Amino acid sequence: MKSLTWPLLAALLTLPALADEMSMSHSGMDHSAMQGSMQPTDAASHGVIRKIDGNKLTLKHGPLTNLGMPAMTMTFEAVTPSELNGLQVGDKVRFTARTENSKLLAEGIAKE
Ligand SMILES: [Cu+2]
Repeated sequence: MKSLTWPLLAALLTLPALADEMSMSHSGMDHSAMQGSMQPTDAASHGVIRKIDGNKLTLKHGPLTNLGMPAMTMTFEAVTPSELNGLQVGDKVRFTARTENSKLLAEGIAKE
């Protein structure tokens, strides 16, 4: 009965994604904590804004350990464009980089 195994498989596959989202929203709640303190997540990266164009953000970023990428300058798409409000070229930000459908995304963008 293949039809019985699919829901189970689907549930198993979504579990890690759910855990991811939970840890993300948890770190998002840490905004009241000191921004200078080291975040426990190794997914957080740092960069300097070179350009803002709509929801596109060009960053000179440090190493992206979670993507295995060295420091360089490149353009990300903001997952939440409102996070770009009030930011300008030259600002130092922290963010979380990830890829989705071969697009480079930045989320949790915050000035530091
Ligand atoms: Cu890069």
